[in-house]
Amino acid sequence: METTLILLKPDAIQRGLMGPIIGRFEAKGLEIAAAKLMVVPRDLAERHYAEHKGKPFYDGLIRFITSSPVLAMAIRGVSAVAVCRKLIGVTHGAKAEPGTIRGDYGLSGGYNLIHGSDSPESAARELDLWFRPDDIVDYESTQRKWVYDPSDL
Ligand code: DAT
Ligand code: MG
Repeated sequence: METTLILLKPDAIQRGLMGPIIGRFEAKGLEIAAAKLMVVPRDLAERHYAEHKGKPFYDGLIRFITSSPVLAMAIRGVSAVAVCRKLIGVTHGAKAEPGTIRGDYGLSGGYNLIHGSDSPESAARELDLWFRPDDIVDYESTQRKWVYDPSDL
């Protein structure tokens, strides 16, 4: 099992898309292990997006992510990092495939609804930024044995 960081960005919250987006992760069989609605402090936004510092879109990105609440979630499953990135789609909403979250709900490159960690190493770093270890809940999911073949686990 892997755990990844998912952020529903300010546009997703303001557009009333939390339910439909969370529903996609649940329907896939992934598990919500933590969730926190919060206004993002600037220093957290800067640490989260440190790799993009200096890029032309960086200032706008920090302004956007701190402008209105986000829903931070820890999402768990086998290969959760890669599976979530696939469900999310490519960065620009207009280029993302239909069937993906960005492809179905977005048209923008910046206002693209959702963040997902891009590797297990990023996931570990980002989960540590957004959650205390105690916030991430380890529980017995009753559906797990019907989502996965025993050989998947
Ligand atoms: P992703 O979120 O798909 O991992 P990224 O890590 O390259 O994409 O960029 C982080 C965020 O920065 C992205 O979700 C939206 C914003 N961004 C990236 N490229 C952009 C661009 N060319 N114009 C405006 N915003 C951009
Ligand atoms: Mg990224």
